[in-house]
Amino acid sequence: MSARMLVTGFQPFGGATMNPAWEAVRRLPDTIGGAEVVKVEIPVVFGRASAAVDAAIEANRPDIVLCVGQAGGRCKITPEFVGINYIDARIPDNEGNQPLAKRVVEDGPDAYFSTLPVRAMAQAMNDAGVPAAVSFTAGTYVCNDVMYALLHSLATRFPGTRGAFLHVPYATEQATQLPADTPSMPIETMAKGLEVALAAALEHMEDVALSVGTTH
Ligand code: PCA
Repeated sequence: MSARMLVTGFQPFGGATMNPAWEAVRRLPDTIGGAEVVKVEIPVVFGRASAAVDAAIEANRPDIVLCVGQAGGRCKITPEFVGINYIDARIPDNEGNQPLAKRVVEDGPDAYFSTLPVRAMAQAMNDAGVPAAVSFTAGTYVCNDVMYALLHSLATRFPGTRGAFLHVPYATEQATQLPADTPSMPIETMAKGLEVALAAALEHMEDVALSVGTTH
């Protein structure tokens, strides 16, 4: 039986009219490295987003889950190393919720590390000419909420499934409306990056021994 990957992308948020996360995800091919790719768009709403990811896992029983969000202002595609058990919303979500200083899972551990090979994924993207780097913070908004909830769910209910979160920059279309020095990336480049990152995730059961650490 061939492998299956679930890839999610967020709806627009914070007043934007599009989210390049979903735009890149929906451009992915239907198979990568022989694995079936299931694509799902999820809402930018605390609790509802992670519930949608869970429902898609239940329905599709994937081997790999990659959730994709936007981190406007970043220069590169950034697979996330860690999700923290903490929520502190700088802006309201798409239903007006703005939770502050809360836990994602009340009695869960403080953090989970990604169980996909984030270094190998970043390396594969750079090798394909798509700028990428491992990130050590997914923030404290809906993306981190989804990442933590995903890894908690996989650890406690779906131990055979590996998962991670990944942030993409602004799309070039969005940057036309933003200050001159705002970094951005074409959506096609993001989709290419996601494709090679997913192929690397499928291929590497263990991460590669490559330093991606930061001193500060
Ligand atoms: N980015 C936000 C939430 C949805 C998205 O695409 C974040 O980084 O939390």
